[in-house]
Amino acid sequence: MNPTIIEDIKARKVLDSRGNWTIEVDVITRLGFGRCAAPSGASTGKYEVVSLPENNVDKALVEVEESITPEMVGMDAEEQEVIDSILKEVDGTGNFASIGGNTAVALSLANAKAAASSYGLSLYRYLGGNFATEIPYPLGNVIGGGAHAVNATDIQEFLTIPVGAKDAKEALSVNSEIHKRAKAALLKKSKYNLGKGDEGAWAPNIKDEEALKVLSAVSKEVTGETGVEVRLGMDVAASELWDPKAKRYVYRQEGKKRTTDEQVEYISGLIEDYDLFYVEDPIQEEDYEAFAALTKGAKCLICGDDLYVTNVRRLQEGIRKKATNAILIKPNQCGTLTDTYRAVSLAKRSGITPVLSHRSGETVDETIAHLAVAFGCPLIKTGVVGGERIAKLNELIRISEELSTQRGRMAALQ
Ligand code: 2PG
Ligand code: MG
Repeated sequence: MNPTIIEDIKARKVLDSRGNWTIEVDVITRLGFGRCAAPSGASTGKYEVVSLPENNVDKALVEVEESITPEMVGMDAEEQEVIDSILKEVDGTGNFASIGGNTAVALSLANAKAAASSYGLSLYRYLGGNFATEIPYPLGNVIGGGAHAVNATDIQEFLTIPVGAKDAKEALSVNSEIHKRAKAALLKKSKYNLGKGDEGAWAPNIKDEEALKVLSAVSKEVTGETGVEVRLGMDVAASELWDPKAKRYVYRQEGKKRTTDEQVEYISGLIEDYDLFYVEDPIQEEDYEAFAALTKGAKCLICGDDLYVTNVRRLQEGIRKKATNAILIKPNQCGTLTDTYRAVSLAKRSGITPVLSHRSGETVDETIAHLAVAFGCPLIKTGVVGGERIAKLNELIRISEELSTQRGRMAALQ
């Protein structure tokens, strides 16, 4: 009896962290069960697959019931590539415009989870085998604005990376301590007017450099007390700042507009001044050349998110043009686990650092924590606070516990 044969599929709509409906899928195999809910972005890349058919979850549910379930039932969940190609065939548009990329990703990941569960394995172990040994460092979104908040910083995310942490618990505790202390420091700047953005980052009405100064001071304070080295990063989400008609990056808080050359110079200056470890989407999504100009001299990770949209062809172009040295990996940008894996593996073969990421609209689904460990991604971006963010962070703690028990058993055998 094959334990991984798919017996049934159930899809439903559930709420995400912004209060929008999203799709959740259960895949039931002979001996297993997998569940996955799709996330959604606010600063989405132009070249991502279509998220849902006209943002209509009800239509997606009908698609699952009428067109997808009959194709998948009776198939082997272990044949992930076959399952993912069925999803593409049923869709038939090339970019999931018909069934929706979120429908596809929920099915694809729930399928993998069901296969893992059929063998009594955690997803990271099922996908990563013995290569899954490391917990990624968390990129914590502490201060932010852009498309994730109203009237806050222009740059979307100011991040901390506890590069000196000895394990997952220490890393998470440093990021959350910085998040707590940033509140008091920001309240002084933004005159008792401080909310949070979609990912739980503080959203003050201040200029970007002020945010960097606060984050730098607070991080140093926490490093002084814990001894854990912390570096800073940011997601500029520059496509949101770019005005294509004026050909300028528009910074509302500063009242400044920057040409592409000025943008490269400005970001290079910030990297230097704040010793940044990580910069995501410093340039708008069409401009591989300006990305390359920045990456050339940069002593930090320059990561493509909207630039690549987890798409192998766009990554190939980036590699050819030496556009970046890192790529953000978001499964719902491409719609299947197979394509997500292909992007990760091309990146690794090419010396490009893969960074697994959440979306700004999330549920308590914890799958990306497993993918980051399974794929050996050294970094994961999944916020600091909020139930939908800590769902992933706490899962990393559980995985690290399993990994250390296994290490202990291996040591005892030697
Ligand atoms: C990003 C993400 C996640 P969104 O730009 O990297 O932080 O935001 O999901 O809104 O695209
Ligand atoms: Mg981004």
